[in-house]
Amino acid sequence: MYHTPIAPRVRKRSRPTEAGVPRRDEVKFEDVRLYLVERKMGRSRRSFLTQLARSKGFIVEDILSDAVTHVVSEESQASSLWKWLKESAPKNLPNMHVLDISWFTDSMKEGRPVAVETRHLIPDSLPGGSTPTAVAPVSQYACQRRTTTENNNKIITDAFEVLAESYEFNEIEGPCLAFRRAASVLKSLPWAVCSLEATLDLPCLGEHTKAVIDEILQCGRAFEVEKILSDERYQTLKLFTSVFGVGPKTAEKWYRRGLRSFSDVLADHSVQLNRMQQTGFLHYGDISRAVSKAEARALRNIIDEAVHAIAPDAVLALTGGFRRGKEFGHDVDFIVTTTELGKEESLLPRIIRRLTKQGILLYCDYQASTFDMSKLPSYRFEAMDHFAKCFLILRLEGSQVEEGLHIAEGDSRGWRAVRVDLVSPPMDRYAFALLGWSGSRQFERDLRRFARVERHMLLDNHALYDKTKKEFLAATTEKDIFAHLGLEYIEPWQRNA
Ligand code: DCT
Ligand code: MG
Repeated sequence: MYHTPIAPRVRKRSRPTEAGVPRRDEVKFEDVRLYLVERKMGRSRRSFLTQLARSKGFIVEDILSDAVTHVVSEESQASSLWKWLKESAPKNLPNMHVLDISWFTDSMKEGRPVAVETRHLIPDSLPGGSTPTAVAPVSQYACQRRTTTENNNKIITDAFEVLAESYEFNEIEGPCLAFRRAASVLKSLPWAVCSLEATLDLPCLGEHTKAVIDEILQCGRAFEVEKILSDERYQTLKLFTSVFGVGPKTAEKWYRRGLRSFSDVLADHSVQLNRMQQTGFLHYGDISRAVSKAEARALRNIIDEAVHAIAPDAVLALTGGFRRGKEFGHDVDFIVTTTELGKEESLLPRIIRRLTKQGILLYCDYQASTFDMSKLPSYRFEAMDHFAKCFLILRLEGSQVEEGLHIAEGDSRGWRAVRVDLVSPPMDRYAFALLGWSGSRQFERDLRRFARVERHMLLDNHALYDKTKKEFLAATTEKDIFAHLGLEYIEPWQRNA
């Protein structure tokens, strides 16, 4: 169990606790009534924490009565705590949150009762003990799970991703999505799956996914996945789509033409490469190589300097995989805007001019804004948002990267090309754009699906629309959006679904 002492233990015996409702301290949270369990906590610490909570406007009850809503304990043995709670037998026990001290600590830090999350709960481990406060089952929605970059089931999720990609290449949408969802569920688990029985209560795992898991558990690999990996069509489409500007459709076209390698493509005079694909081939080595966190930091400095030289009131935020705490990414994503509404329109063209003058702009695809609030919410379910954006390739010098460039051994150029995306929403759309661009893709998909299916709302990178109330819901932070959706806030580093 997770314990966070919030203050040094008070050694002195303090005055006995006073009546439940604080006398001098103003009550701010009428609906929340705490009870601090003295067992293990000790009397003096309990008294100290009681006074702390009351000073922050919380009601702390002295007796475990039916009025209590939140029971807080420092007991590390859940079974012994639950035995005592049941013996104390308040009638309302099934409706009380039984929480460890982390909930209390978080609430004191925030100065308000924070939403109860699964990690705060002390589950009833006694036989037959399944109160509403027991550990919540894994949700079918990625936006109700916490998924860090630590993946305990990588062998299985890698296999699922190969299968999903193969279905994608064959344009078979259902199983593709099913394998992506299943992979996402397994990524969220704080434990490694080591038997099929362990997956019984997990959502999004169908017969096919379970058969693959079973085979991997028994043989260390799945025949179906091995077959795909050695399939010529899969290998070729994978190779072609690794080029910047080449999607599955183009890759398929080249494959059908009998092309199998880059030299085949480049030697074929009937193949017309667009500017993006030409650049993709030109910088293939660099762009297909992962970008490191240190390189992302160096790029942030470059963009930050450019943006602030142009607009002192500019706002710059790192988004995408690096915001989620990933060590490596395929590109670096930023949101840039200005606090003054409308001023953001000239921002990207000016940044582009500045980067050009600095001689570091190797490629630029600028797309002006087509955003029009009056057209919302009709833009739904489109892949891309309507904000101004640019897809860039920048030249990054080794001297600008603190830990040095992430380049191949023997590469002595002293620089590398890196993909950078900048998106520029108006400031009143900032929270939606930040949430939408932070990813992961699966997290975004499930946020939208959750909004639609569970809340009858439409969410995209521009806005949140409540179909029942027929109104847009305003948000200045991501937390506002989660709150509108009735979701616990998930930190960016927990969105690696
Ligand atoms: N995004 C999305 N749907 C897409 C493409 C992107 O929701 N079809 C969002 C989620 C992630 C964000 O935009 C940035 O996209 P990428 O850079 O492709 O993803 P990433 O998570 O940053 O991954 P990487 O580390 O590989 O760049
Ligand atoms: Mg990215």
